[in-house]
Amino acid sequence: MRILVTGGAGFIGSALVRRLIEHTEHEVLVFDKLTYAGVLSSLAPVASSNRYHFVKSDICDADAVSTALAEFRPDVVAHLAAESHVDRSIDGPGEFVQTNLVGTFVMLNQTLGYWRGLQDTAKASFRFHHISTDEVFGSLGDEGLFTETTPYDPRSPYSASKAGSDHLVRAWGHTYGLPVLITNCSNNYGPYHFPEKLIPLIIIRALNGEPLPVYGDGSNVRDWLFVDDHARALQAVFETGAPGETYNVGGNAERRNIEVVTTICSILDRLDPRKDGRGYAEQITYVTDRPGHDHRYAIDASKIRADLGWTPSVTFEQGIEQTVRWYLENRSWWQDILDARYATQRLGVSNG
Ligand code: NAD
Ligand code: TDX
Repeated sequence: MRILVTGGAGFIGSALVRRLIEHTEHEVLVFDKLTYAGVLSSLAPVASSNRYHFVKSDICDADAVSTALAEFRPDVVAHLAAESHVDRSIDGPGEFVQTNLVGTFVMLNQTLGYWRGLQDTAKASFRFHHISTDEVFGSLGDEGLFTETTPYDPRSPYSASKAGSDHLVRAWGHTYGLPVLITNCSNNYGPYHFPEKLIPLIIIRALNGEPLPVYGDGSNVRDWLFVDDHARALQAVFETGAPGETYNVGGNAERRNIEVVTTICSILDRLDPRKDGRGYAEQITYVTDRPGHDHRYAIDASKIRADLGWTPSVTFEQGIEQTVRWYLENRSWWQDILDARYATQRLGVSNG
């Protein structure tokens, strides 16, 4: 198949592209604007493949999208391009509305025109796969799980923009017949994760001898999904999922933030101990909470397991150990980002 991946230079997109090039025969076109979050070195392992292609463009640019569709002639559009960081959405929501809502609208509209021009067989097998988040469902109390039928209740500018994009995708499926798929996944982690997100931020700040900022009291819960397991789920969904369906993807690995941080500290104590003999956990600092901080996310992934046979392949303990080792062994990947293109100040507390 020919797969057009928007946001393919991002954290999850690049994991998907590496998987498709290394483990399948699919042909891939990455369509990415290379914002601050787009990292071409994350695609270096597959860049020399003749099945890998790249175009630097904006999903809000209808002509660029239309040209890419007409020239590459995809069987699948996997739409991952988005502004993805909740704290940034609190400081600057406009970019989130533009990319996540307007950009998804442009992708849908251009894809619809392309799809209508396909011959019958290609038209029937074509898929527009929209990659979304469990944050659209809002925040859970201490009990319960998000299912595919949980009502939408987004509460941050980021999650509201993703919820709106999900609604647009369903509307294009329902109204125009575009064969759409939606996945809503929980928090991803793993290699090549941009250093503003909790897990890489903690690993890198620990190694740099800096304070480890835990928002609020650290009791917020996330359900952690190893990124390569997610990439495998995405492939299963666009290859075998039923058009019009939504699938939740979760890691079955709920952890309080403070547990995540102390787990990272103890792995680093073992693999790369501090020179002064003290533990990394001494660097933990409780800081002002994120405004509107959602308490708990947790996914019921029984539908994708029952319908498509997907389950996570690693436990959180295996995945986090693998992740910490990757950051220790790939310092130049994250050091280049810290040096060149990324401000490290605390985000999300400037009140917009
Ligand atoms: P990311 O921020 O790491 O990467 C986003 C990519 O999109 C970057 O390469 C960026 O250059 C590109 N991009 C941004 N705006 C663009 C535009 N206008 N045109 C073209 N490209 C553009 O994001 P991620 O963590 O890899 O997330 C990918 C998708 O998965 C997003 O849609 C996100 O909402 C969703 N998601 C992420 C998580 C997570 O834990 N990371 C969880 C659930 C859902
Ligand atoms: O420095 C920090 N300290 C801290 O305590 C940061 C950056 C975060 N946190 C907390 C906030 C969250 O409870 O850790 C948790 C995880 O934070 P993020 O890594 O920013 O992720 P989150 O806000 O949960 O959103 C992520 O998962 C869902 C992705 O960024 C989204 O794109 C995805 O949709």
